[in-house]
Amino acid sequence: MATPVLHIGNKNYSSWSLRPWLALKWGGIPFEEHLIALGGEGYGKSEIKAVRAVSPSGRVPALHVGDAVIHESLAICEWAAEQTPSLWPSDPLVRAEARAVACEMHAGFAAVRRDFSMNIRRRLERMPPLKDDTRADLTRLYQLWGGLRARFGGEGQFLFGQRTIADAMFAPVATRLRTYAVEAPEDAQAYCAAIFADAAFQEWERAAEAEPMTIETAEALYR
Ligand SMILES: N[C@@H](CCC(=O)N[C@@H](CS)C(=O)NCC(=O)O)C(=O)O
Repeated sequence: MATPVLHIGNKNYSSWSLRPWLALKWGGIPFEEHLIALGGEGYGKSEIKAVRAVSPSGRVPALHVGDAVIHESLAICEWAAEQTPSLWPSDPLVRAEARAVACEMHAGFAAVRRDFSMNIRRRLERMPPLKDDTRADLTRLYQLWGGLRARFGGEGQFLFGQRTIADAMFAPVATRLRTYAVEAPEDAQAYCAAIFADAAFQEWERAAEAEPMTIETAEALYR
């Protein structure tokens, strides 16, 4: 079988692309990547021509495996876990809990996603004023991270001890807390530090920092 190809967006901005990219890397699964610069005509409407050409939803990420096209970040992560089962916890009930929080991230935290769009290389000096729904999202986030690490983290730094898809789903959120100078509790900061220390994350981060293209709507936030 030909090497799978992961079609992704700009590394500085595309949080949905980062998630399955990490899962594939952590799973030791060989893949090629193809980056499509987001922005310009059709952006925000799922109508970028180059994206449409590789993804039926008009959104990245999309993984091409032979003739199959897997779109949706979480579905790609699930495919990765079929190749490398340790991407989920081994205990069935713990695994179910890990899946639940991965789904919660995929479907929820809308206020955090709205107000803190991913911009890996940007740093605000001060946290912007928080809206009530954003504050509620952050409260839930800290409770979720802290609770899982206390119950399942063991000696490790990640949510379930070893790196799992749940961590891949939350990795972009860690960068958002850093970018927007969010005053997070110490244990949440420790979790973010574990993500930032990860070698695969750092590979993506270096590429994000070196990327020349910018997306104006993301840069305009809080300017
Ligand atoms: N639910 C999708 C969301 C994918 C998504 O929104 N991708 C953005 C980039 S991060 C995109 O392709 N945007 C193109 C557009 O808005 O036209 C997933 O989890 O993969």
